[in-house]
Amino acid sequence: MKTAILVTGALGQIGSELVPALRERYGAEAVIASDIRVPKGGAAAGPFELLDCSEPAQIREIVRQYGIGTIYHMAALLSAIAEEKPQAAWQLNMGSLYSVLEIARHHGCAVFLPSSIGAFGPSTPRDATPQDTIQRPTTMYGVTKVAGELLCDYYASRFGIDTRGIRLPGLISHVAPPGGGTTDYAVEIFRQALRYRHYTCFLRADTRLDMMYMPDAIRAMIEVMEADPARLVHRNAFNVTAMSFTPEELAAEIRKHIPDFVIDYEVDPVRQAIADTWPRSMDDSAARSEWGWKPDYDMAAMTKDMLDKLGPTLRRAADPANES
Ligand code: AKB
Repeated sequence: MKTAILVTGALGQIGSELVPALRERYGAEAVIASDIRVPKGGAAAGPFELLDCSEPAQIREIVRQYGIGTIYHMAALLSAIAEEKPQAAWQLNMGSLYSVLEIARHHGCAVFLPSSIGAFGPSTPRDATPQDTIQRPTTMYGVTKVAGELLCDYYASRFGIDTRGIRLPGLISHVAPPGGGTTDYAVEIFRQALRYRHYTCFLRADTRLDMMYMPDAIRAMIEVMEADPARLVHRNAFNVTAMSFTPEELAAEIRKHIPDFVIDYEVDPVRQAIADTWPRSMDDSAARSEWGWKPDYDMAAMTKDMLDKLGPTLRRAADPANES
């Protein structure tokens, strides 16, 4: 990987863990975190730049100033929020990607773009969803994800830009909360289980979706960018998955650690309608054979680790001695 790395949307759910992992691997000074908001409290462990991705001049200036060789473009609106604000979602998700790709073309940068299970739609096979299949999503989020995959393919074949990406399932993390996604329940459930022994889920009990624990997702993002280009057939939209479960199954797993945990349901029709068009489980054999993808965490291992890590974090946050 070339010289410095720029991460956009660095304060989001993924960026909050991607930046430290990249800094650990390539050195703190080599990774420039950027976001439209300022980080809360604490000294930054490396360079940080305020960046509004709707302003191409700002992206260009950072790329020029730091000699950026790779851009992890994480700034985007997630599925539920994109359905509330479809115009803003198109503008951010597509407008900023176009700017990033054009700047990459002029400055010779590699680009990573996260795609999603949201890139599929109701006519896609929902079980063992193939790598190459029908993609007719019915959400604005999905439209921007498919268009993003295609645009990255185009810049690779037309201009020789080293674009790469993966289709992420729902991500579970104990570090930063998600914001505005359909799979967010799988994070909220842990916080509520530890705090109140109770969670009201916005998806139906039997809604099966692909999921992944954040350490696996971060590793996948780094590994796909480091993969031998000669082995890559797909480049921009690798299916990757680690586990597939329903809210009811996750609640049963949590109950092995918190026996009095109770889940009930108040279904949000918007998010349920989105989830009902997404894969129940993806076939990630292309990622496995082209760059050696293999997850470390299944549902049981993820649940144990989430509860072990989140418990002390929530206790620290509730301690008045830690109020700033
Ligand atoms: C969302 O729910 O919008 C995201 C995703 C699966 O892309 N977590």
